[in-house]
Amino acid sequence: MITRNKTFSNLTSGYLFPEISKRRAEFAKANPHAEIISLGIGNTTEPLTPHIVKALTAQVARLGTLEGYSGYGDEAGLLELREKIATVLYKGAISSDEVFVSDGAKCDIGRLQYLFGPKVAVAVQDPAYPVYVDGSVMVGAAGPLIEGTTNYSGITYMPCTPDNNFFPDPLLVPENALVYFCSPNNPTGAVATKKQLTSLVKAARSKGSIIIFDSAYSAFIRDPDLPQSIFEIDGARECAIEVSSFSKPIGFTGVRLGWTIVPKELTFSDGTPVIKDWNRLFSTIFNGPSNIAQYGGLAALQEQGLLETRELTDYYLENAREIRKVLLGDNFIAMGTEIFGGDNAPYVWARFPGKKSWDMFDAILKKCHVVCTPGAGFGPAGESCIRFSSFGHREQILEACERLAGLQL
Ligand code: PGU
Repeated sequence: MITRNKTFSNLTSGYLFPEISKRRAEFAKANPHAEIISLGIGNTTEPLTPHIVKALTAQVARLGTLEGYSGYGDEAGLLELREKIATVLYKGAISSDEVFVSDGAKCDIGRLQYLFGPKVAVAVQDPAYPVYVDGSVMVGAAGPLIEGTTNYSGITYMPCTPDNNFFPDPLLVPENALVYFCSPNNPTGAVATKKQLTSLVKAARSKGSIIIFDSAYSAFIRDPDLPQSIFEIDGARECAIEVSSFSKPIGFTGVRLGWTIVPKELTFSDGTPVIKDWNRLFSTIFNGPSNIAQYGGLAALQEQGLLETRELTDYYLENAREIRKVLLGDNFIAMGTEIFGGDNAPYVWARFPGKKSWDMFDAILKKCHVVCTPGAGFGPAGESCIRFSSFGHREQILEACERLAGLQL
């Protein structure tokens, strides 16, 4: 028989979101009349917008014609879309041949982990999107757990808490490591400033490390002074890769479309350009993104598409404002709750001093029939915190807020 890949036995438990779904299902089974509302997983709920639907359906129709049919495409995506990403989203800071269009940021993070392999050191913001850590453990770059802790060996955890304005001490950036950095941040909703990112880039360059910058939520930034991409920072081309996504800006969580930027200047220690191996990997184990989805992405970057993106992200930001408002209520103040995020990000991060986040999760589910995400699921520094997602229909969000307003522990 084939032996189990032992990296998988290094994982402590199931992936966070299925674990939450399991708890929700158990609660629903025991309480069949409860009308549960999810402020848990960051999954978009609002319909695709008209300009994008038009582009998607037109492409489907083209595929039904002899002249318009296409099969496998360029693995790195349609040239037109790569050019549009380079010019519209990066204003020429990167070139189209550095853009690799994919089936989503999560999938690209997995492929990057495969690219760098099991020997690379890893650093993450703590708390962080669980894929950075779990994927590193799967590929063998991290794990097993350090005894008596919830930390994996091989990973440098860089705490990001209210005490440091959710920005890690650049001195913690290890040498020759992959440094995962997400801004706007999942789960805290914090957005790094230009000054902060400049210090991160400086640290990465001096340590020979590479930043994997996840900008999946950049479309939610409303403050014009906040950077939307790591490539707005001088020196980033020599030390950073950016992964991003159409999932949250235009509701493509199910359609699937994302991209990764690998600048030509970025090299391995032997001088090989990272883009060379990435290109090799991409064309070997990926057959390109859906040719239907790509026309939706193209439409999203046209003038009308950009307007619709703005409206859609505004809708979720308004939801976030409602959630913030309720968490500032008297009952939460009495619990000593502190609130962060939700202004340039779709997540609101609440700290409940002295409480365990899974206990808070259970209490909110039991008393309000609202699902949220326990902060501890994002890393040790997420303990005592809860992430509230603003992805939801407005009436459901308002109903959830009304229930939370009555929460007494
Ligand atoms: N990057 C970050 C930081 C994310 O939070 C998510 C989704 C993704 C990437 C995924 O992008 P795709 O382009 O759609 O692949 N995070 C959600 C969904 C959970 C999940 O497992 O992806 C969340 O609730 O955290």
